[in-house]
Amino acid sequence: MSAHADSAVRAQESDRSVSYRERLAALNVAPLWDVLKGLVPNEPRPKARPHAWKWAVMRDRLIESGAVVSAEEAERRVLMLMNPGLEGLPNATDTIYAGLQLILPGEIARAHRHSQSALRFVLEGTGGYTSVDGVRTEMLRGDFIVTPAWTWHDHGNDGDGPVVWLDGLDVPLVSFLRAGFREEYEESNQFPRTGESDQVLTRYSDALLPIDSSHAGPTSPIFNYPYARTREVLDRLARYSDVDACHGVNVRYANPLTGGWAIPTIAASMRLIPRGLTTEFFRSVEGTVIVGVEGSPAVEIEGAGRLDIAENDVFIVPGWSRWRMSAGDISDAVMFTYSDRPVYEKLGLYRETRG
Ligand code: GTQ
Repeated sequence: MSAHADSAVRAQESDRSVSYRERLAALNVAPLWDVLKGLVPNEPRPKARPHAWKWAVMRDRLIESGAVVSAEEAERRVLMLMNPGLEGLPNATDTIYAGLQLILPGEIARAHRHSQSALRFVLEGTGGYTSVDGVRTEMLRGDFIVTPAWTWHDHGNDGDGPVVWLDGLDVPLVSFLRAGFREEYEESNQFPRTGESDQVLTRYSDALLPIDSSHAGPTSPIFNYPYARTREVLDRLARYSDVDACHGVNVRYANPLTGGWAIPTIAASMRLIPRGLTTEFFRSVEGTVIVGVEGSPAVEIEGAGRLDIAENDVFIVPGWSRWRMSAGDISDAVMFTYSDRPVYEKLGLYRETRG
C-alpha cells in the first residue's frame, strides 16, 4: 500500500472513531476506556486545597456584615468558607460545609428546620443562645453544640456584644444525595420555649443514663458539650493517660446512648497537643476542618508547607493528605476538628494511615 493510501485509511479510521463516539453520545452512552483510571482512581484526589481563614481578618469582615444586613433580613448572617480549590462551591472541604455566623445584641435568627445536620462551635461572645425544639442553651466560647436534622432551631443574643460561632453542616452531602428539605416556622420568630439544656446534660452525662430513655433518632440527646467540661477531661487525660503519637490527647464528642458520633454524619473532636510535642504524620480519606482554640500550634501538610494556627483561625486539611501538628514550646495547644468521617465509616469507605 502506498504511503498516501495508508494515511487515507488511517484518516478514515479516525473518522470512523469520531463518528462512533458521536453515535454513542447521541445514545447517551460513553466509552469507559477513555476515563477508567479517573473514574476508579488509584487513590483519592481531593479538589479542596489546604487553606486558612485567619481570625484576625475574618473577625473584622464579620463585624462589617452586621452593617450590611440584619439577622432578620438575612435569616442567617453567615460568611461561608469557600475552599479556593472548589471553584465557587460553598464547601470548605470536598464534602463539608463551614460558615462563620454573627448575631448582634437583641437580634433573633428566626426558627426554621432542614434535613441537614449542624454543629455550632462557639468562637466569641457571651449572651448568645440557640434553641432546638424549644430547648435553649447558652453559647460560650469552645462549646460544641448540636442541631439535629429536621429540628426547629433559632438563635439569639441577650448579651451586649457580638456573638460569633462556626457552623459545620453536611450541606454538600445532602445536596449530592438530593435529600434536602427546609421549612420556616410560621407562627413566630422563635419556637416556643420548652426547657433548658442543662437538664439534658444532667440526664445523659457521666456514663449514667436514664433506664428508659424516650430519646428518638440517631443524634445525641446532649445538646451542648460545654468547653469547661471538655477542657477538664483533656487536662485529666493529659496527666493520666497515654498521648497518641498522631493525635495527641484527642476526645470525640459521642452520643452517650450509642457510643457513636454525636451527629450521624459529622465527627467532631477536641485535642490537646502537649507543649513541645510534634505529632507523627497521619492521613485519612475525609477532609478535615480545624479550629485553633488555645495556644499557638502549627499544622504541617506534607508537600504543602507549615502554617501557624492562632486562636479561632479555621484551617482545612484536604482528604488523603499527610499532616502533623506541633504545639510549640510555649504552651499546650488545643484544637477543635470536624469532618464527615461517620459517612465514610458507615459506607465501609473509611481509611487512614499513620506515619
Ligand atoms: O444556623 O440554621 O451556616 O440553616 C447555614 C444554614 C447556618 C443555621 C448555616 C443554616 C444555618
